[in-house]
Amino acid sequence: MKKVYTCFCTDNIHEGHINILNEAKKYGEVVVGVLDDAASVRFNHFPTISLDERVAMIKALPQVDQVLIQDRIFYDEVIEKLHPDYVIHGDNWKSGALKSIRDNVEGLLSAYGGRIIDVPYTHNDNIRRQDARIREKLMMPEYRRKRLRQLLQIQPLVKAIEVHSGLTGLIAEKTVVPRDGGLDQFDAMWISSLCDSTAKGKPDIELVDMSSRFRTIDDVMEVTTKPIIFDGDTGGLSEHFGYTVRSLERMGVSAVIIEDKKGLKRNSLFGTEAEQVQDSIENFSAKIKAGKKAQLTDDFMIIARIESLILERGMEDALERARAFTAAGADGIMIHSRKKDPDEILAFADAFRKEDKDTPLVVVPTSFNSITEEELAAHGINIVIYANQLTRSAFPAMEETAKEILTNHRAMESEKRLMSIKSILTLIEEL
Ligand code: SPV
Ligand code: MG
Repeated sequence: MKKVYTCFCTDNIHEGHINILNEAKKYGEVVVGVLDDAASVRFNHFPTISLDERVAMIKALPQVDQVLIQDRIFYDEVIEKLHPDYVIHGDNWKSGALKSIRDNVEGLLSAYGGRIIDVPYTHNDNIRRQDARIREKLMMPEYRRKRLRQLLQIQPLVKAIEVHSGLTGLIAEKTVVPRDGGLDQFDAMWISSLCDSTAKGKPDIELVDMSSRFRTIDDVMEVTTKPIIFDGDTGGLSEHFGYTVRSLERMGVSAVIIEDKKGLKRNSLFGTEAEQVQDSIENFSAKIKAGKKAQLTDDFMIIARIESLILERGMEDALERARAFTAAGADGIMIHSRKKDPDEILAFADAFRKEDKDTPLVVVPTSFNSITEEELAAHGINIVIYANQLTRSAFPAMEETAKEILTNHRAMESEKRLMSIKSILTLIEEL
């Protein structure tokens, strides 16, 4: 009996899957791999049911002879173990990011005479509706809110990128690249105060009011499913912070990060060049407590951001604050630095991890940008935020185009650098 292998990454079985299984059955014994949670997340599919439920769902199908768990997106291990005669898949993997998986499978099978079967991908309204239902579920506050905590359980490092609009949200949501025998993508989104303010043409001094910041969140939420970490600046007055927490929680935001500064907030990357005052440990701890008291769900996280290194107050001060803020109830600690060298961040992480193995640690490597995600994870850091790179890449490109049109008195010269009209028209899918 020949062996046919296919791998599913789905929370629901639709006609497309059944079609693949019926085809597979014609060739022999059908073995189905179910992607585990971590691999599903890397595959841009956050599971809405448990792995056990997904396995049971597939085992119950009459065409299926055997189910196994696949813990990598690429098939190397499973093919080595199973030696299937055929690997069957929808023909949608012949292009885009999935093509790297198909190429890899093709190479593995050709080593021993195995073969790929591409089945025409089933497109119909029913399938589109079912997929949309799963996406809608992931967009719902009760599902989205808890996803950051879930990701922290699944991933060695959660990667967030700055977003400040529906469009940047879509980039964070959809960008996937093949890397290291797998696929890579961002796990979460950061609503940066710097970039949200900049997009509105305002300085980053807590000038953009909360209603406007919430409007940005709403724009992002309407078109994405990934969890949101909100830059809450100083969190405002303790008496107000609880209300902000309630609103963010209700919207389905996963975490707020507030920084231990007071008075007129200036962006941290000014360091000591701008006058910035750090809040006292007592006041800031009281603010964290006020937020935790207001919080209604167990999903939401209040993360305390420590500015001691930015303001050159020293490592001991940073560590003392980390201890105090965690004791006050903070669900995570963000440590910030504007040094090019990551040494002080890593020294903090190492010292903090000696005392505290569990509290999530967050960093924003804007200045110390040479450090890799692998190095950060090795030092016990759990969340990395790329806080402003989308804005900083878009602005020079737009400025250059504006200058070029002014210089040439027409747009033809700029065309070669621009996205095609067809692409912009079809970038945003209609319902
Ligand atoms: C932001 O992105 O607004 C931040 C991070 O707060 S930083 O700009 O580095 O202060
Ligand atoms: Mg900010």
